[in-house]
Amino acid sequence: PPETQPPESIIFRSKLPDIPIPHHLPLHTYCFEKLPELSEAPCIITAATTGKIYSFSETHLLCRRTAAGLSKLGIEQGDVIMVLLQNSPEFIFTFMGGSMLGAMTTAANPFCTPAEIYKQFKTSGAKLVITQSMYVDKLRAVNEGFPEIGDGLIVVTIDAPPADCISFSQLLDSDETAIPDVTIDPEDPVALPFSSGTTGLPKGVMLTHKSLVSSIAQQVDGENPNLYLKGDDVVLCVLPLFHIFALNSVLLCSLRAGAATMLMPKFEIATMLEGIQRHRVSVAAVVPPLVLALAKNPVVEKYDLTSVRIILSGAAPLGKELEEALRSRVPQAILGQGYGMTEAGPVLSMCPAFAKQPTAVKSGSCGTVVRNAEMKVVDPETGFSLGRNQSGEICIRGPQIMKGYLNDVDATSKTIDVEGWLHTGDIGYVDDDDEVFIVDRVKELIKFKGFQVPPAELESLLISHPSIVDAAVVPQKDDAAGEVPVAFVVRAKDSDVSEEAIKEFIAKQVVFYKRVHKVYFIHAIPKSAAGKILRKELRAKLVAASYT
Ligand code: 4UW
Repeated sequence: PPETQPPESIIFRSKLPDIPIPHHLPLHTYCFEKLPELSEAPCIITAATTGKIYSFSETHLLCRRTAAGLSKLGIEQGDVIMVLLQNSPEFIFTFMGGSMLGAMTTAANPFCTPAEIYKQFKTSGAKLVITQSMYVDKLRAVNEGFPEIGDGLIVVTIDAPPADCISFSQLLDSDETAIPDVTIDPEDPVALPFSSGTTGLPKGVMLTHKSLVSSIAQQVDGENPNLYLKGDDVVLCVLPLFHIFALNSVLLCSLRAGAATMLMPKFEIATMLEGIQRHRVSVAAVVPPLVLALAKNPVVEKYDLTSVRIILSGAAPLGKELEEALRSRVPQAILGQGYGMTEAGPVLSMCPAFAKQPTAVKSGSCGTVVRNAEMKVVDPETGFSLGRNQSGEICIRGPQIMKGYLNDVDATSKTIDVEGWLHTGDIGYVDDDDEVFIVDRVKELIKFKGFQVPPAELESLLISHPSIVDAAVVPQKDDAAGEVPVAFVVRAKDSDVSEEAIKEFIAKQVVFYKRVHKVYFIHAIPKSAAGKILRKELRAKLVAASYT
């Protein structure tokens, strides 16, 4: 007879022993805990801009002044600060200063359109925006609904402030002893990155002090840290800090471990290589498209990359061939992957070859589950947990996962079950050596070069077009980007709206990586009895000859 009771869960753990994690500490206290020993050590290196190097004590001081300055501007415990910045020291001062006030930071890609920025601003309930003067006009777009700058909306710019804006230097001139005394609960959110998770529109992910302290500790703490960062390491921060990968595994882990972070405001290959060579970068956090550039671009040969000892790739699958190609270019470096998801705090698994006492992994593996956490793989149909080498949905439980989505209990309960398991929407397995492999994604999410593209967002835009009656957006494989969004569209009766017109209609409204790359006209969108789009069927159509 069919089983009616779920069998005991099969749970996978790290091979590394659990460690004590001081997650009673506020994030900033934890990250700067070793400040007395580090004080003059380099903390932030601004490679492509001013070339200035900030020591740990200077960084800490400027974070405190920023906290005091933000407080003077009215930011209180529980408030949300929005950051629209490329990687810059002010990003760090704001994030850590916000933490000191018990406030939260929500960061967005400054390339986003006014409408996209407004949605995040509104959903997060942000009180103040910190940005660069060139993006201020995006906040002035009156028809989007922003309050008037200077009258309802405080805008701070890190460069010369346009009319009605405040200069960041004003914050830095504040008295660092004037930070209000706040009591921070470990369960208070400190970061509010946006993610669409397994379904629907982008939502505010509440990462608490406890989540982030736990996640950082799982990576860099203990006698045998899983990601061994040393005081003399220089860590490349070319990935954007508004995404959780760089924020957590680059910036916060480096602060905690006493390593220096080399900030690059944007990806430009020669500038990046120059920075690596000049500052002797030893640890590089990358995404697969960056691995492609490092492996294939001839300009790489002109630079000395011998200082690099670790290359950590994540945010999207890394192909074996690409891995091999990069290996031949930087033979001395250990190349491995981490697997993260914003909601998971974000790190689920990390390559153990980065540990102080390293163990090798197989090509294609995402490492082993982090310590002080539990992983299971469940059959998406039955929900029963699966054993080794069997693919199913990866679930994670531990002190590092998000508290939930901001103001969205429903979406939270669909993602974190009553037993505390976070369901990732990723399909993968754990092999005989405890290594995690990701093989597919069951959630809606599309990843363009590691950037999130939520289909629901594009579908609602498409349906708003007068000539479109129904639409579905799915990923299509792409050599350069990993995946690109493509649309299936049902035209209104008698409409002959063209593919080009539809692509342009979307392109005007979204950031570059959400652009629709192809439009396929179809008579009806396949749906389940409950009205859910049968995405699998559409993905299968793409593979079929007629669509390639
Ligand atoms: N292989 C295949 C991977 C992989 C992957 C992620 O935008 P989000 O929400 O979050 C991220 C976070 C990545 C990350 C953070 C910290 C870290 O140390 C690290 O290791 C290097 C990576 O990307 O997207 C989450 C989704 O991205 C996919 C997967 O589908 C996941 O649910 N993804 N890493 N190595 N796919």
